[in-house]
Amino acid sequence: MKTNERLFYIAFFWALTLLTTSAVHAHGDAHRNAAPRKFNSAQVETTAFGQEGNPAKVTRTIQISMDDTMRFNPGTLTVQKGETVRLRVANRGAVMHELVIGTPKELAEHADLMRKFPDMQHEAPHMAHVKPNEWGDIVWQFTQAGEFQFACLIPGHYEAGMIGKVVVK
Ligand SMILES: [Cu+2]
Repeated sequence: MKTNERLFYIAFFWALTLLTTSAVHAHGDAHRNAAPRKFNSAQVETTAFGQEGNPAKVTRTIQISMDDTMRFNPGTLTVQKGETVRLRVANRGAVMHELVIGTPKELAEHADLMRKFPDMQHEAPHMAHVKPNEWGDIVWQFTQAGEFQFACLIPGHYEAGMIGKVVVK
């Protein structure tokens, strides 16, 4: 191999390494909010708006973003009754946001509770709390037909209209 040929290869692989590394970094900028939940079918609780889904049965992943305009994008989801979906929720704002699935009544009551106890810690399969520049997953099976909601229950956010709609057909 000639010297300039060798130099070319060195430069080529060096550039390749740089590209790969920056790609990893670009992807790594947003962190996952928590370790993935361990699915245990024996611990699944049924609710009026569905139940925790088995990650092995996910048919599609729906990307949802949240930001400081107090909106979800998309704001409406349509799923089939019985379908298990993964909601991948990204926080593109500068403050904490969350996505909590429920019936309109339950979410309104929960938001009320959050106003009274702002430091209340809550964690369940139907919710994802996501810090700025992070993302989180909810794996959910919509077992009941009807119209449900998802909302951010952080005090002030729900009141500002940070509410989305799920139509289960
Ligand atoms: Cu919010």
